[in-house]
Amino acid sequence: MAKKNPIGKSSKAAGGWGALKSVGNQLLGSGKPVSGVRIMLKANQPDGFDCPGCAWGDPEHGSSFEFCENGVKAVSWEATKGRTSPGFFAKYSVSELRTWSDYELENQGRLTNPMRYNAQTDHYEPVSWGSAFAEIAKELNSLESPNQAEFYTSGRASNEAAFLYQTFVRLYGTNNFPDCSNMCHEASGVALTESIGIGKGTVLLEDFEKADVIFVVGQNPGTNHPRMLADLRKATERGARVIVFNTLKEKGLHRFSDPQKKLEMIRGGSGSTSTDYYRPLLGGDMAIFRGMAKLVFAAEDAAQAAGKEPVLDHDFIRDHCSDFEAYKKLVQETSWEHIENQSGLTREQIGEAADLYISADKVITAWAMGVTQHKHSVQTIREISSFMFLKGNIGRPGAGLCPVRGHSNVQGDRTVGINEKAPAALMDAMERELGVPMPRERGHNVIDAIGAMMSGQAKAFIGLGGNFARATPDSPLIADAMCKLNLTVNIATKLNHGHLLTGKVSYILPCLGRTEIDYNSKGESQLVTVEDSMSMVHGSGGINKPASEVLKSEVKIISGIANATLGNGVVDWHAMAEDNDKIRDLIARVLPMFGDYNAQIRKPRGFRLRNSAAEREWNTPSGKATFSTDDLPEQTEWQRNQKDDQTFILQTFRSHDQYNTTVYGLDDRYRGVYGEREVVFINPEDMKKLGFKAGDRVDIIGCYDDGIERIAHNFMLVSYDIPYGCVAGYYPELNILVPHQTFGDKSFTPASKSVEVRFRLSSK
Ligand SMILES: Nc1nc2c(c(=O)[nH]1)N[C@H]1C(S)=C(S)[C@@H](COP(=O)(O)OP(=O)(O)OC[C@H]3O[C@@H](n4cnc5c(=O)[nH]c(N)nc54)[C@H](O)[C@@H]3O)O[C@H]1N2
Ligand SMILES: Nc1nc2c(c(=O)[nH]1)N[C@H]1C(S)=C(S)[C@@H](COP(=O)(O)OP(=O)(O)OC[C@H]3O[C@@H](n4cnc5c(=O)[nH]c(N)nc54)[C@H](O)[C@@H]3O)O[C@H]1N2
Ligand SMILES: [Mo]
Repeated sequence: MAKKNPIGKSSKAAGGWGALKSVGNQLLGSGKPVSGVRIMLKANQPDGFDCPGCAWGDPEHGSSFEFCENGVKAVSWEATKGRTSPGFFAKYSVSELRTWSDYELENQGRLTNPMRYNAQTDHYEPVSWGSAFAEIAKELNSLESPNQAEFYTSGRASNEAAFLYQTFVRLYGTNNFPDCSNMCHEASGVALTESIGIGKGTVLLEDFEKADVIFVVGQNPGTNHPRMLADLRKATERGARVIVFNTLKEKGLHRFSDPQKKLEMIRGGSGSTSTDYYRPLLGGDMAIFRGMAKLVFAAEDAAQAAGKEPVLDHDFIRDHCSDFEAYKKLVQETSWEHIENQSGLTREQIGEAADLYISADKVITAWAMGVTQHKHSVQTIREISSFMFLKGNIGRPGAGLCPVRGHSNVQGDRTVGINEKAPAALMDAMERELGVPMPRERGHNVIDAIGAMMSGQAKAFIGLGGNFARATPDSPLIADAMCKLNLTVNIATKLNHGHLLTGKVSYILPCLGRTEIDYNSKGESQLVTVEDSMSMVHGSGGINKPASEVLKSEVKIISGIANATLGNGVVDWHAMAEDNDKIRDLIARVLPMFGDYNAQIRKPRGFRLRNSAAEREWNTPSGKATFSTDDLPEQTEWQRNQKDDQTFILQTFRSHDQYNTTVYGLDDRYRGVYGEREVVFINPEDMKKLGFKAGDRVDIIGCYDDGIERIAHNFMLVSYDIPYGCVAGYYPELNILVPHQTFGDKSFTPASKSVEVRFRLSSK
């Protein structure tokens, strides 16, 4: 890619012509521009495939093509003409490939053959599926304990693949399921389970059409959930208030020009995606919600004194909630000084937002990584839930909680059992169904798996998708640890750095992607299913010819490894590999919520899994929606670092041209950065204080006293409208600065939105 002047103008609105141009480039780049358009028309359609872009819900009738620039990127990236074939691996050694960037590796195209690493030649070499399965099985069966193996899952795996995987892993004997979700919405799962008895959001897409107020907290939908922009815009157009809390002014949260509206495109028009925008400090959201709760209580007192209608939903609180009085006391005891210092917002600003909440009948709160990737994320989400209980904003139309999921099936993977904390009901049902005992002890999450790899306790790693070492904190340390394993296996569509961290025995097993037709041996095409952020489950069937004739579906690969490792006794892996309906029948037998699974997914929009909290049934210990009794943290990382002008809090986030560790290109159009990813966004005043200027190259140094040196070399300073003391840059490059010992309370999610750093001028 040619290097351009890295800092340029950003467009006025998100979407629009910029998005169309980007789509055109992307389809041309895939080498399949015409068929590319045909494929896009099948994304998120009843008879097509689920878009691998994000987990935002699909509209009621699923008939109009939902335009999404980043969905096009995700689809065309998979449907590329490029191939990473055995010839490629013969040409480049693994050591050589390790010097390539993430972008260059994946940009070679689709993996075509199972490959085994040969340490003598330092090359990956083609092998047969049979010999790969046999050797992987031999390695797994030679471990002293099944708990020496780590089974990672990334959130693209279908329900069928994920369910078979957990069945295999548990029959093998462990609950070691480090999962991308551990680094993502884990805090939402933990907090919501404590608050409302289910670790999922409660709203449907149609609730966005009814809400009076929508809070969007710590989320950048313009890049990460572009289809949400259309829903936000529709909301503002009908007069709803969309209130944003985001540390940065994100373009997509201002204006959105809908490429599906022809006249608007011609006239260069756009619509608002928010009505009110506040920029808290990093980690300041719990303080905002506590401040708003204080004002709700004050308004209640005032209403009572004046003999007016109450503000609180007393019926809801009485009939449905526990711990209300304790929460109220805690809120009233929290000082405004504490709230203002921590949030970075004034009492007046918090008051404006609270007034909107108080006067609204129906409220939704949506959030993503800006909320979940801090030390006190679980407490923050419990605070959000408590705030919503005050006016009964849950379990009725137009109101509810909406953690906006990332990977397109990360929620489904959890539902069907990818969980290191083996759910008792699932284990009981699996035992009943399969007639053999299931492991019950807690297995490894991502942080535990990292620890086990570093200490040498773990011996084997199998990755069902994803890019473990690049997505995790302290990536160089983890890379070293992975290279010491006995066995590393990666089931993947495209080559990434994780695959080059070879253990003694190493395999890359190439699989079909969502866009491709999956035939069984009788030539019948197979459907998979996924669950979106709104608990809707629907079918997904590919339409493209597979990237290579050798590829197997994830289901077939898992069945192959399982059969070789465990034999075909307890589960008939051959039958499962042939017919996804059989897997779904088994899922429905152990998880009755799936009902008549096979029939339901053949309906156009699929079906909704029952959501207890959405029906005001609370599966919590108290049997009620449970108010939080957590204190506001005394200080956030930002507050702790106010002692000098030298330390900053860094958030690591996504550019517009990436999908997690997959880098599509080097531009971040909405933030005005072009052709460059090694940048750090900093407030101009802060830059001046440091004696630096925009464009200077700096080294970013992690400030943790644990003896580990963490330096990101030669990053360019970009002057940006960002709160004092807060800086921002892109993941995965900056994962070298994120310490693996700093994670969320109870969630164990790396605190990748509050990393302490300093700067020095780069010597390069
Ligand atoms: N195109 C594309 N789509 C994606 C992805 C992708 O990489 N590319 N990734 C997918 C995945 S797995 C996920 S989890 C989601 C991620 O979706 P997002 O959560 O939108 O992802 P981030 O890029 O991390 O953006 C975090 C946002 O929160 C803000 N923020 C950071 N810290 C704070 C804070 O303390 N308080 C507040 N109020 N705001 C804060 C940041 O300024 C930024 O706007 O997107 C999914 N969709
Ligand atoms: N510093 C920092 N770190 C973070 C985050 C952050 O905001 N900041 N975000 C975290 C979050 S939210 C997440 S979800 C994780 C993401 O972590 P992961 O899910 O592990 O990473 P991805 O980049 O999504 O994985 C990309 C790889 O998946 C493979 N792949 C793509 N499609 C398929 C498929 O259909 N099947 C299979 N088997 N493989 C496929 C390709 O080989 C591709 O290279 O990263 C986390 N890490
Ligand atoms: Mo995620």
